[in-house]
Amino acid sequence: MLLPLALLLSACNPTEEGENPGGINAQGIEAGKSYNLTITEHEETTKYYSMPVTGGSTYSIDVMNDLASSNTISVQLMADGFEREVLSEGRMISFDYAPSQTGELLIKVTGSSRAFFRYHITAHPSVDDGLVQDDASFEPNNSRYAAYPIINGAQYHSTIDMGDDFDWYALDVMSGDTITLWASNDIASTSFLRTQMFDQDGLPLTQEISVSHTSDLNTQVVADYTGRGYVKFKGTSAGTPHIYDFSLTLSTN
Ligand SMILES: [Ca+2]
Ligand SMILES: [Ca+2]
Repeated sequence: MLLPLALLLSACNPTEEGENPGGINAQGIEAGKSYNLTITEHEETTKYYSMPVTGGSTYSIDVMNDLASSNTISVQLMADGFEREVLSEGRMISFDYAPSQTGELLIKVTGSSRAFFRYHITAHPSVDDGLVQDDASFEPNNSRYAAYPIINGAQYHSTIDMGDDFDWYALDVMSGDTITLWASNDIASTSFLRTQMFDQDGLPLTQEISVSHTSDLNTQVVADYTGRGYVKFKGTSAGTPHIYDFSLTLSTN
């Protein structure tokens, strides 16, 4: 008796809130990229995002409600076993998703009222271009094409482990965004940390900046394009380890 009931509940779930699964207008997104998204006062308060997934793969899907939002958002993966999650401003949730079949994952985001909401969706595939991505070290991230997708405003901790280690991170930006790069070089690092920001074509957005052990870096640049932004970290001397924390935060004027 248990199995038919479970199947019945599962089959009924998509229409529970009066939706027509065939009529959903979803925006396509891809794993491995960060998306900077909005619901405005003039739009419906619910949006859907559709992401191709491969059966047998695993995904980590991060959703953050930006501090610029006027209220809470709710987020739901439209897949078995996921509940609706409510996020207040500045809060993030990370879903682990392991599809058994190849297909499309539908993500539902609802603003709590007819108002302005800004939020960020980043899906990390466990395998990217055949290279295993490690969510603890963010490696391999030694080139712009292997840049690790990060969440707006979230703080990250990592290391430059070898003389030839470079760490690249990526974040989607919108034209007019002020991008604030904060970075702190740990006292245990052996020399200055060097960092630089780049645009979607790999052209410099900033000079290369040295970060000492005693003063955190806080630098800002205004994006004049909509697309991906990058930040790169490296050490000063070959063969010496560095430990660092950083964040990229977008704000609108
Ligand atoms: Ca590293
Ligand atoms: Ca690296």
